[in-house]
Amino acid sequence: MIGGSLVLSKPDVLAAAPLHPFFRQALDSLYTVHDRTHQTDPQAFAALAPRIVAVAATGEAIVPGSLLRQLPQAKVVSVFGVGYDGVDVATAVELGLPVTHTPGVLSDDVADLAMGLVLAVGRQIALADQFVRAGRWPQGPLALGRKVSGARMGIVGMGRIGQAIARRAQAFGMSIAYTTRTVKADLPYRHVADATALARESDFLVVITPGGAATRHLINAQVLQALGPSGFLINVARGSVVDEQALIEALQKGTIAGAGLDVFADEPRVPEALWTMPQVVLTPHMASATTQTRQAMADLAFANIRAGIEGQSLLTPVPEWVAAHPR
Ligand code: NAP
Ligand code: 8YV
Repeated sequence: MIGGSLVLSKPDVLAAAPLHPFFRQALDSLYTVHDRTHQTDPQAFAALAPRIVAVAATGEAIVPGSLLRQLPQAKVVSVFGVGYDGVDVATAVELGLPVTHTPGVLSDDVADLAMGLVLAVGRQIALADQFVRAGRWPQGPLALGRKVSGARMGIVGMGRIGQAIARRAQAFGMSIAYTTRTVKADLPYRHVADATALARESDFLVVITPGGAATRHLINAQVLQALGPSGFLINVARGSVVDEQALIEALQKGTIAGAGLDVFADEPRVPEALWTMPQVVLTPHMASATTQTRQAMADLAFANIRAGIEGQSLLTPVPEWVAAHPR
């Protein structure tokens, strides 16, 4: 009691990573958010952990099982992002702790950026911008680019986002093939056995699988060799899916023509070798970074966390949780 009135404390939520303001503001309205206390003040966290009712994370967040095991009252881990490779989902499922993510609401944006990177590397848009700004135009034209319309696109991963990319590529008159572990028989695109075979027949190889151990270095030196000196690699998935050292070597030696990269192995650090390569376009993991989509992600991530805390049905639990809890 303070001054005769009862002060009710808000439930405690742990932010496992820096949160987008849209998500953070929604959380602040109902909960007390502890921003990475497990990392910044382990002593305070030891006292706080038994009270934490939920974990708010992002697609880039690392949420190890050792952290989850310290949270006996946690009712949900809500990821602001569709990828959740940093969350130890196996331990969460073992603990009976649901994990949710934000599928679908960001697919259009990620596909838009993938196409943007295809156009940027093929048509040298970033390089051309620098060319004009540096006053080099009067000295002669920029070297010719690579035609995008009608080119061959290979898509590694054909889920929600892969399909959104394919639809856009179709509008550019591109031929589309893809590789996944299981054939998507309902789709009008040709399935290819593996990434190496797909690379061999692609002008633009677009990577859009989940990250994590199962896809680590799926794109390796052999795949890049198969892509060849006129092929471009686009990665909007996770940095871990591409062997970054092999990619740098392939770019340095001209084994491939160029690359458009939104994700990196050790974000936000990007290997300096890539900074000066004219055939490379680099973006800072921003494929879902529009006001509209970040609001939709925040709304869904918040709705999931609230549902988890209040014991309601979760909106979008991750597939591992659904598989472990069939209705
Ligand atoms: P999704 O619907 O689950 O699709 C994933 C696809 O990857 C499926 O077609 C799956 O098919 C395939 N796949 C999984 N493992 C594979 C493997 N080893 N080899 C080949 N294909 C494999 O997911 P989504 O919504 O499209 O999102 C995909 C990923 O995009 C996310 O997990 C995240 O990592 C990334 N992402 C990045 C950004 C960004 O900002 N750059 C934004 C959003 C998402 P099979 O299971 O049949 O193999
Ligand atoms: C976000 C992402 O950048 O959804 C994903 O998997 O990687 C991106 O949409 C991220 O989750 C926001 O931090």
